[in-house]
Amino acid sequence: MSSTLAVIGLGYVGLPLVREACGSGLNVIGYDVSERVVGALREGRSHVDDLSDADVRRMLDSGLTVTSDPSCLTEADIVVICVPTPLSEDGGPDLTAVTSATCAVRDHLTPGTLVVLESTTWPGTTDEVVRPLLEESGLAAGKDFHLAFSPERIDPGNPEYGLRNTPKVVGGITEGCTQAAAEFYGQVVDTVVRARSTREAEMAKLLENTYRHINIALVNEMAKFSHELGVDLWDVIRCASSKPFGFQAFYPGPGVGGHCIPIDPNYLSYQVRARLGYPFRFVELAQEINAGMPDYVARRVQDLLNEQSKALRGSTVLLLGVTYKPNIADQRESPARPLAARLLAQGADVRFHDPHVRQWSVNGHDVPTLELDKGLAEADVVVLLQPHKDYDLEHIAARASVLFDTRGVVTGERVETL
Ligand code: SAJ
Repeated sequence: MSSTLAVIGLGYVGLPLVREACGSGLNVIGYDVSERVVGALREGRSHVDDLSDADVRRMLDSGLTVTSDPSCLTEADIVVICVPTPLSEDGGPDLTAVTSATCAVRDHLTPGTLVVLESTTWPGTTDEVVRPLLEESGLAAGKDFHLAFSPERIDPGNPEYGLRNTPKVVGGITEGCTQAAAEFYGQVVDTVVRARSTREAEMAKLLENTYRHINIALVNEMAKFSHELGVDLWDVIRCASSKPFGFQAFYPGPGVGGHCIPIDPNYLSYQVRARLGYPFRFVELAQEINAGMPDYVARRVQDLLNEQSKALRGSTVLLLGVTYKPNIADQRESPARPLAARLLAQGADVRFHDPHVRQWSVNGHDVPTLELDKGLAEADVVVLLQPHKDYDLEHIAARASVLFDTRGVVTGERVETL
């Protein structure tokens, strides 16, 4: 008889796992505490970018059951926890959802079950937080049930890499736990990479994203002084990219958004400072630089208006692309929000346009949107934040009185680049 998998948390991480599992002959249960999410899925509607309604209907047709009743976990041979770990007030991961999901597993845990945590968190969470809670069931990890960590590597909107063709790191409390996790994931991904333990698997995720975070901060800081030195950093990066080894291109921008890059490195710096009493300086500096980019963009907009003898106060600024990266609708941690807040605070008339966003408010202020050509015609400055593929950049550059391109993707006589 095929194994039963229960996935806890049916968001951008859990649902791709459900989809691959449905296609692998496993009995699959989707469990989420949100009645709204469960209800939508039961009606065949997807709430994440990477799955269509048709995908959901196919999953339901293959036998997927979706529920908000935790007693479903009793039937599971494998339980994978894919719930969010947002940053809490003190800068560390808010583990409320993880502990709540873990308690639900504890209350329905049966011998022989494999439990895997996928939520991004600090090294030690699986062993020091999840394991003790599960062992309150009276069952022992590594003996009565298996326990492992496997970092999620879902890249929303990525047309090339999905769950199946992205190598999956797994690390268990014991060798046996690692083996059990590797056997499970081997059914839904092409390549499994075994870590030494849960801690190395937890830390691998943080290294991957901290690496991105600090390298983006590097080019963001270089963009500022390159502008003052009269150096075209975009051309510098293009030239440096010709090096076939030992260099990976990162690009400056208006700030770093998303659910991973600006968030994950803080778990590490939080734990280092809390456990060891000293800072993880790379991350703290990178956070400061990246978080400062929206204000820097606002200052550059002010300079552009100044060159036209216009004050920022009363000028019309059109923001193009308010999501956190191109071609998706996700606005989490988007730098457009702090930028708009800054411009509004200085009295600018801020408008926005984004093919993926219909309505947008900043600090309770509804930012108006317009048909693109009208918006371009009425703006004193147009700021390109996300070059969605829907945008005809040449058309925009031709219609804008002044275009501030924060992505280095447009050329033109009235175009200024970050
Ligand atoms: N960004 C820059 N400059 C860059 C790259 C990114 O400013 O050179 C900005 C983006 O505009 C965005 C933010 O950083 O606002 C994050 O961009 P991202 O390309 O890292 O996209 P994410 O947040 O979707 O990151 C995910 C991560 N995937 C997982 O954690 C599973 C990351 O590890 C991937 O490397 C990344 O996708 C990817 O490569 O697309």
